[in-house]
Amino acid sequence: MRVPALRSSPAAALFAAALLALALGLAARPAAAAGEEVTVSIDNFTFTPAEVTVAPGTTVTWVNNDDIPHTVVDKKQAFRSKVLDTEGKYSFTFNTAGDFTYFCSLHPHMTGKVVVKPAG
Ligand SMILES: [Cu+2]
Repeated sequence: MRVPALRSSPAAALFAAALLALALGLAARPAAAAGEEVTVSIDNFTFTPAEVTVAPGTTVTWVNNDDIPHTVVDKKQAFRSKVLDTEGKYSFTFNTAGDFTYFCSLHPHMTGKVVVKPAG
């Protein structure tokens, strides 16, 4: 007797293997590579994720998802956004390795960090 489910199992196994390979490939990826983009959400007086590690050349975009205005200001003045209203965005491309601690100038207790270091 032929069981239909068995006929499709080699394909199912291949599909599962492909999914596994994809999952492993994604997990093994280093921090964002050069030219990539990373988004940091601003919501409820919080930068999320609070810390991101990126490769030089990565553009980080902050998006204000909060219902009040915020800013993004580097403590060493490497970058500084204007006031971002709700859904406002600010992008900065990090070409120099190092740690960049930033805060919201309207609510200085809001802080975040971008760590820029070469992948690998
Ligand atoms: Cu703020």
